[in-house]
Amino acid sequence: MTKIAGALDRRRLLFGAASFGAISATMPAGAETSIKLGLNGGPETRALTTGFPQKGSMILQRTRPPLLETPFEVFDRGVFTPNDQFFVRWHWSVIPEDVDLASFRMAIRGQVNQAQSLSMADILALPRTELAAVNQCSGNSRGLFQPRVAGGQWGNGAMGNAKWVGVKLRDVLDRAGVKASAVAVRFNGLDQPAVETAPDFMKSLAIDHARDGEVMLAYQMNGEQLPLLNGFPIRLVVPGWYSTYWIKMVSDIEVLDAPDNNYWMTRAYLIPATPHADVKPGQTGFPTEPINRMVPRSFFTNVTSTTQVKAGAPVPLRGLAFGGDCGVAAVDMSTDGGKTWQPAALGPDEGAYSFRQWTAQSNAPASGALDVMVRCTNTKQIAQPMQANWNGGGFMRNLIETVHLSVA
Ligand SMILES: Nc1nc2c(c(=O)[nH]1)N[C@H]1C(S)=C(S)[C@@H](COP(=O)(O)O)O[C@H]1N2
Ligand SMILES: [Mo]
Repeated sequence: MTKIAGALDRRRLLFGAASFGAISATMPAGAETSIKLGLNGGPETRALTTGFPQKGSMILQRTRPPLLETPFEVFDRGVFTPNDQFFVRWHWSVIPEDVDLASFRMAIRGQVNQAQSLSMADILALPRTELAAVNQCSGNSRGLFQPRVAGGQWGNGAMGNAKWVGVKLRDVLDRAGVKASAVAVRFNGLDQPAVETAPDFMKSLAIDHARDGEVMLAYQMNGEQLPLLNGFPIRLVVPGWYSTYWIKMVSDIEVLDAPDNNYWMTRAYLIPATPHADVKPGQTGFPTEPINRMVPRSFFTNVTSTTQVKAGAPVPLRGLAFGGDCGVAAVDMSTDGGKTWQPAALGPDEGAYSFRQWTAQSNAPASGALDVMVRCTNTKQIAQPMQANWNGGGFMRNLIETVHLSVA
């Protein structure tokens, strides 16, 4: 284990008072315990919790398996989301509370010349790669869908940006030698359903995507080991794609000779194969496809619709944008309901898949209110829409955000 020690320490988590089973009752005295959500269909507030291992204050949507949302004010602190407030989402409740790096192995098998069982030391010995990328749940902002849809009622905080360090999936696959018969690559993690009849969570990528040199297996996040709940010791990073594909605690990689027909590829996470995955409520008979690339988004981080501004005073505005599956070309702001747009200034470019900060300035009127809108246009010249898309899964929301500032 000495080889590993410098780069990655053995992780043994102590789940005492903060175990998954005993979270709700342990709210630290004096801590803010709830937060207003602004979701259309409620609930109005949700608890804040500090009861999860390696996690700071998080919005608690569900304890077991955990659904933890990032309080939105965190995004105002910079383009990289701190690990201890990075959102958390798991499908099944059997999640290891400790992964022993000495015995951990990652299998690469199926349509390969030489099946592998890689130790953490083997993985660390491969060439290192680094990339900033936004990890966003397919259902981020689902709680804002109207009419309301079933599923986790997230606000806008089921996303985060990190600098990921790891190895290229291509290098790992090449080590095993992918056969010409390969069609897709399926990933499975150490977590399991509580009942045997439920489908284990697995996702796959087409072989060319898996070998594109960008998809990576990350063992570091923002300069540290991954928090257990974000996939320690190693997770898949699929730049530009929704995080349902970003399998955590990856322990098994299977190269398939046919498209993956497992439940999570063919039954769940399907979107209408229509422009912007948009259909009418109640509509049926449209073709579907697995969710895939992200779309551009932008947010205000220093103001919300509860912010008051001073009459006639300048109003500094800032926030974050990302292009989805490519970089940010422009961020624009409107104060007249989207009739005219003014460019915002862009902060440093951390790479095409990263959050990018934007800043702008407006002026408060003498009385009344100031409604500000922000719009991202990506480098494929796709801009956020003025009208919300709708689908039954609550996927891919990226409506232009409007913040209502009252003048005092
Ligand atoms: N092993 C495993 N990986 C997983 C999941 C899971 O349930 N198990 N959920 C996926 C989904 S839907 C999301 S949104 C992201 C959440 O990543 P995070 O918890 O690190 O924010 O993990 C993905 N990877
Ligand atoms: Mo997700």
